[in-house]
Amino acid sequence: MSTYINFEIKDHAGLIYLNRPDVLNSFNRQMAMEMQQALDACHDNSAIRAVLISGNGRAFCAGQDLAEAVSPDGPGLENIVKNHYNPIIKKIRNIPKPVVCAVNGVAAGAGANIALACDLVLASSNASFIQAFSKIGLIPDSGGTFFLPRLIGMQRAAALMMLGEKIPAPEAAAMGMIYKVCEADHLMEEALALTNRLSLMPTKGLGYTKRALNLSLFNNLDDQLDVEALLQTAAGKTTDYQEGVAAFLEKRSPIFTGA
Ligand code: T3D
Repeated sequence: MSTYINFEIKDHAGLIYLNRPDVLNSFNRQMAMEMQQALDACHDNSAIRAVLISGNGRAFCAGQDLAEAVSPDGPGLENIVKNHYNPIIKKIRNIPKPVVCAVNGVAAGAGANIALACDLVLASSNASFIQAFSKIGLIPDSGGTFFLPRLIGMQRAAALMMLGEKIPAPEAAAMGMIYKVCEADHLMEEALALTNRLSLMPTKGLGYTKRALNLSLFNNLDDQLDVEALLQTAAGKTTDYQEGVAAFLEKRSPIFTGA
């Protein structure tokens, strides 16, 4: 059977590549299940301290495989959203480690919103983002209606989602949708370097930072200050905190182990 997700562990990084390049890495059921398994492995394996998601071929991901979506033998729309995409988005947000996304080409529909659920999104200078749903009569899923207005504001999110226009990566970066644009030839080099860099940082501290950011999306200031106090206390009990402070006082580079 074909493998639609290439997953490998390199040094301390989990590398996930979407692998249906002939259909621009659009998701069918098998690919969605393989993606969930790869994300579970990244969550569970303590040797993995950062994650990278990218696509093989000229696209990042064209969203749902529309041939499967309309097939009478297919999983059905409700099942696709509930059992394919929703778990993928929750798993990305709940991995207590940084998840980097390298958008190597077009990211459309669920493909765009999977990218936006990641912690740091790099995109090739020739990549683009399309909230393609309105063009086929659907509504944005995969967390798009949650993340996009928070990233770029309600007006711009509404325009992108209702009009379904292609947004070039430089424009996406300028409006705060993504972290950074890289020259196409250097995208993977930069994305791997960023992932490796994160994988050598204090992993538990970064995980707590991610949890605090997740909670900041709902909390008021009082509750968020409580979250910070709780998680800072937890971070202060890590071996990496001891190492970070010791290294500072001894004027040397720290060696973090993720503990
Ligand atoms: O049940 C549900 O649907 C619920 C779930 C919804 C989640 C969603 O993601 S809905 C949104 C689904 N995605 C789209 O609507 C995007 C469809 N694709 C496109 O609009 C265009 O392909 C792109 C703008 C992304 C790229 O255009 P272009 O010109 O660079 O490439 P192309 O020629 O359109 O595509 C190349 C091939 O990939 C082509 O196949 P062929 O002709 O070479 O045999 C095309 O059919 C195939 N392909 C691209 N996207 C999909 C796809 N095949 C199946 N599903 C796709 N989404």
